[in-house]
Amino acid sequence: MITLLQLLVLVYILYKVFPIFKRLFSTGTMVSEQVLSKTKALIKDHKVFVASKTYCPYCSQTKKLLESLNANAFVVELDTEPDGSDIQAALAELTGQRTVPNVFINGEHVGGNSDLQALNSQGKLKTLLKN
Ligand SMILES: N[C@@H](CCC(=O)N[C@@H](CS)C(=O)NCC(=O)O)C(=O)O
Repeated sequence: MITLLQLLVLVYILYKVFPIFKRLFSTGTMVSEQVLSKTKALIKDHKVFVASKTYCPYCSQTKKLLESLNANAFVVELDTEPDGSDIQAALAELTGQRTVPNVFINGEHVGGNSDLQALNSQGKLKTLLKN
């Protein structure tokens, strides 16, 4: 006979181990595996990846800074892409960040514009871009 505690432990393990189980219980938007894979590839396949929106002033600041450092960022403007909102939901699921810009360097999540500007002020951004 399985006790309530054992059942809870089992559910917890399933929740931790299987993403599909996690998504079943998640309150967030459901993101298809296809969009998740596409988003992960965008992050992995580009040294600098920025999810942006054309009208977003923070995004403009981020793009300007990266351009000034010749970072050659791969930018996806989510508001002009047909699956832009799906990518935004996937990014939220992967990083917990829903806002744009959403910046990645060397496959690592950097954060938004304020995070990028802070890295630059601390002199750490150039080093990151060199690696
Ligand atoms: N503190 C954030 C501010 C970013 C922000 O507020 N971005 C707005 C667009 S300008 C946003 O993402 N709004 C929600 C949305 O567009 O879905 C940063 O530095 O990146």
